[in-house]
Amino acid sequence: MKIVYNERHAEHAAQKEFFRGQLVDAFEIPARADYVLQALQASDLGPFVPVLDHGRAPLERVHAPAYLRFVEGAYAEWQALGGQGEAFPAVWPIRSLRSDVEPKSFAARMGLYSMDSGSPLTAGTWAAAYWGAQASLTALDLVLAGERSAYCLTRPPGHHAGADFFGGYCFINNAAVAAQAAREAGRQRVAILDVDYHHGNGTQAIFYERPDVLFLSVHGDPQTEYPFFLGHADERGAGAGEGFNANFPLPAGASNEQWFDAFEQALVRLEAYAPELLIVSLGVDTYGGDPISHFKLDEPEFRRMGERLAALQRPTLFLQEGGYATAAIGRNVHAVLAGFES
Ligand code: SP5
Ligand code: ZN
Repeated sequence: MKIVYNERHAEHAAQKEFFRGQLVDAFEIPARADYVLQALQASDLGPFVPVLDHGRAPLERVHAPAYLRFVEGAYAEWQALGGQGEAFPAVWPIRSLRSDVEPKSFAARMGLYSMDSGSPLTAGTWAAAYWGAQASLTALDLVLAGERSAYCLTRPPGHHAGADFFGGYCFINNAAVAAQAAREAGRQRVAILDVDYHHGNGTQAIFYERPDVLFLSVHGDPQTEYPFFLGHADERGAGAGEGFNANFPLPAGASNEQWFDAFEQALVRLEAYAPELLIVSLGVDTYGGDPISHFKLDEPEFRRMGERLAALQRPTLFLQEGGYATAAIGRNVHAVLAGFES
């Protein structure tokens, strides 16, 4: 399986994140991708293919240009105001407040364009996220050119980022950018299967009213798990997109049997849709040892996941999302990809 690695991921390097009112050590750190890189380099998977720059246009097909401009310039604005270390939002335009006017205040725009205070913005966030999207598009090109599959190793992740907001460690929605690019390359039906522990609220929202991109997600129940405000089973799509969104929330602590039952239900929907391209939002924070998540998958289950995805016999693009048990991420990602190749 060809692999596209975002060599600039480490430019996004937060030291701290907010949790329960405290600054704690960041979970979404460069070492995550370094471990995956080591594991894949030591394996039979590959070869590695260099990233090609596809420019800003494919990003603007998914994200609001004003949002992208904000993320690009945010750290410089923060520094110019005397900000030190990472930049965090502190105020948000929720119910009864207006979000249709972009304020001049930097603090206000941080809130306008974000969903949480747990996603630090650093000097290199834009570069890492921009090149991550380019790596995703490069991996997509391989599959569009006839490869059975490709894997994009990147961070920061993408699936929580919406058309005009960041959050959940995500800034540019790589899965959405790739899905949209595939549509524009002529693929009629694209499916995104999100297996990260957390519901992919950004991806769901971007395609919620569209029948041409099916979104399926197996994740921790938002009643208790991040992102809390989306990911329920009754979210089925709207308008022309009605019936083209399906969520399979599971309780925190769910067994592997429960996880695979939900996964199989998602695959039934996937097969019925007969997608011309499958994009897998591959978070491995479903691992039993993950420090912020509560499922129990381990190496054999990750391998089984990969084997099962291969059996669908669809052109498949794997994009890296979450996974925070840093030293185990490489092994777990390798298990999925090796299972797919077996
Ligand atoms: C892409 C992805 O997996 N994003 C996840 C975002 C989760 N944000 C909430 C993090 C909560 C951190 N909990 C710390 C627990 C310390 N014991
Ligand atoms: Zn996650």
